[in-house]
Amino acid sequence: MKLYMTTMSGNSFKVRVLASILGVPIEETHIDWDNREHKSPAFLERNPRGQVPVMEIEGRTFWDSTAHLVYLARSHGGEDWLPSDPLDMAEVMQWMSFAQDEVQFGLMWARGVTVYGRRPESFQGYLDDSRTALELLTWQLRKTGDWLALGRPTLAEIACYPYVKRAPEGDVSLEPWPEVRAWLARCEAIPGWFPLDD
Ligand SMILES: N[C@@H](CCC(=O)N[C@@H](CS)C(=O)NCC(=O)O)C(=O)O
Repeated sequence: MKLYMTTMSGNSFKVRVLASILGVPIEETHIDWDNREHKSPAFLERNPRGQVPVMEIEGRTFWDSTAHLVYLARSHGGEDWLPSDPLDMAEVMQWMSFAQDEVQFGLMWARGVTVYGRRPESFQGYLDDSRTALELLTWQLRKTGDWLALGRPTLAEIACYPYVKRAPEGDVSLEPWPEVRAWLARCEAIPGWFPLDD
């Protein structure tokens, strides 16, 4: 299993940390981000979006971290991280969608402005969506306690963690969000977890 990635990429981190938790060996291929390898014709053949992460599995190529997480969880995680029961699966998938909606369009893109200088004119909108993401997480954790779905760690945690953790890099303070900070610490205590910037 080969993963095209960068260490700066929170979406790549999701895949790497789940592989670490599950003890699945993956071949990490660091792309040359500074020289825009992800926009090269060879890379666009793998992923027409020109983004990492990309995974090659048994001769097939998949892009988008959600697809990678689903594959790893179902192939190596038994019923733990993405159960096959339809209602339980729906509960986890709801939070994976949230990771690709409010978390990405708010927290990830706010960091896109501050770290990469992308679309500064949209910064206020990203900050508004970031607030919505943190409100929603807080609302859920107040209801459910330690974890987002099913009362235990699932793909919901893996998918939401990186850009919540990196919120301060996008000028979004986590100080006003104690439930969210406690949840981040619980994620970091999951056996096999490693620091986001490793
Ligand atoms: N929804 C995608 C998002 C992937 C993504 O945004 N990747 C970033 C790095 S974390 C990237 O490669 N950005 C380059 C670009 O969009 O041009 C996923 O979850 O994999």
